[in-house]
Amino acid sequence: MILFDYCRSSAAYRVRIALNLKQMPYEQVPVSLLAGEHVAAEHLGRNPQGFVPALQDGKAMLTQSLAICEYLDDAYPQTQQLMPADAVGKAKVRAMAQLIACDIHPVNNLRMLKYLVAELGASDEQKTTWYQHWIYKGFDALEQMLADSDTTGDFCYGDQPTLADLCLVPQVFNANRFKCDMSRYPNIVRINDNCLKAKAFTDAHPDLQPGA
Ligand SMILES: N[C@@H](CCC(=O)N[C@@H](CS)C(=O)NCC(=O)O)C(=O)O
Repeated sequence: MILFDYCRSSAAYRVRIALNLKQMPYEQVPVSLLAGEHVAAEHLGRNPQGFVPALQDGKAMLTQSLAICEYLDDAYPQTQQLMPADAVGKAKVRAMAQLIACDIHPVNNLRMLKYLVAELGASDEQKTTWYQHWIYKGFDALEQMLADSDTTGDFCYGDQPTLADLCLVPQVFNANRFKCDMSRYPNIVRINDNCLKAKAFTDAHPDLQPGA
């Protein structure tokens, strides 16, 4: 497998954790977002959206981190599963994963931040306020969900990591990078700390990736 990756990409970070949890060996090909390699023809051939990650598995070139993670579960059922087996469990895990991946992450993406600064003239301070605002909005709701649910355990759903935790850890990394006040989120912090006890999560850390 080849993961087209960028060290700081939180969407790629999710897939790195998934591959590590599943103990699947993979080659990493860095695609630098800073150097604009994600919008060069070579990468657009892999992903017309101009996003990382993309995962090549044999002849298949796969995009969208959540779709890739679910593909890995489906294609390799003998590996550690990232989704619960039951329908309610699956829906709850997807809801938490999508809260982060669809509702927080896209508005704080690099292209969005560049637009704010270059087109709308936002200052660094305004950019940080924007970034923190959308994390607080999402994390306020996620914290409430985790506090209210009887399925919350050591991880977002039960006592083994799922797709929701794969999304949570990179988003907490971003929140810390932008100096969000995480003391508001005891469940999120506790679960993040639990995840970071496992090598599958720590090995996926941005600072340890090629090109970091
Ligand atoms: N929904 C996509 C999002 C992918 C994504 O946003 N990737 C970011 C890095 S985390 C990217 O390539 N950004 C390039 C840009 O914003 O120009 C997924 O989950 O794979």
